[in-house]
Amino acid sequence: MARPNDDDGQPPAAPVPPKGTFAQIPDVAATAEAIGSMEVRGAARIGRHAARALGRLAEEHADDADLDGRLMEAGRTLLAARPTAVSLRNAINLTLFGADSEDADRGGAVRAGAQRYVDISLAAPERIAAAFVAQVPDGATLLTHCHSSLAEACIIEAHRQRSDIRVFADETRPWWQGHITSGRLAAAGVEVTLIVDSAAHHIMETKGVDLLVTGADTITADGGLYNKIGTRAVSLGAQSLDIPHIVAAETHKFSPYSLKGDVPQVEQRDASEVIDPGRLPKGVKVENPVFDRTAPGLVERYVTDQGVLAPSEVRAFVVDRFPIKERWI
Ligand code: RI2
Repeated sequence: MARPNDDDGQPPAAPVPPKGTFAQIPDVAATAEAIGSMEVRGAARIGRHAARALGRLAEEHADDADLDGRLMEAGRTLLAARPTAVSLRNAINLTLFGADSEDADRGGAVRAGAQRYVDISLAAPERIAAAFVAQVPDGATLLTHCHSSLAEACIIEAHRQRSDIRVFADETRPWWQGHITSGRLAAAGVEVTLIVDSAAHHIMETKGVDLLVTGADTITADGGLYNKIGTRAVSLGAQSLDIPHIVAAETHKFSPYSLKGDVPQVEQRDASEVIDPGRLPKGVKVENPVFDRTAPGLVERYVTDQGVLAPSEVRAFVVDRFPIKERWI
């Protein structure tokens, strides 16, 4: 697999991709709709789809005098699709403003930014999984929450390199992404057991779970983790049993906006995702927050495509890697 990062972790200058690269990509409106409806889900994937949609716009309107206005409006449309995963905001900003030269050829710079974002994101799982495996002994029992493409890559690589790895995957209501996780792990030959969410603590205690492994939607400068609802409870349970919580995250999950005090907005989704409105007992209200915050003290380490970090090391890392430019959305 191509490695678009230099050894020091900095991405190289991106060549402008050939015309037509983004021609088959859904446009900005369709991409925003697919992200909002969760047809496209998973923080890393959301970011890549947004970057490609902006690449298509830059390709189609390269000669438009108001290309910049169109791009900014498209960026805001995509950003509004889902509020919590910072990979979406980073994808938009790194695509629109991440290329080395912005002015000479605005469309070309945006296409290069989109391609670079996607390349780095697609190369991340291999790098993260390699770093993760070094921390997993033979015979380890893992528990994971929701479906994270990066946690999945880590587990599959651990299975490939270590003997007798077994996994518990909780269902993660209301979207049941644990079904995706367990199905994919089983297809990869991993011994995997699906459990209901409320069984997680009991399973960790009684089945000798060694590691909790999750993905990330946003990592803030203080080392805190925003991830799928329920992560906090599982992490608290793990801490009470001295089970380390390891987070698999591409670097795009770090929030430079949190350096200025921006707190990620926890998305609230429709009550119909929790219960059929026709079956809701009279007088009962429903809340459906879909992410929560896990405090830095609960996370053992962040395993990223640019190294392994303790929560206390996140701030310096973000300052170093994400120089926010003036026009960032
Ligand atoms: P990767 C998901 O959110 C889950 O919270 C998951 O842990 C996170 O994105 C990261 O996924 P949702 O889009 O980027 O399912 O590791 O709401 O694939």
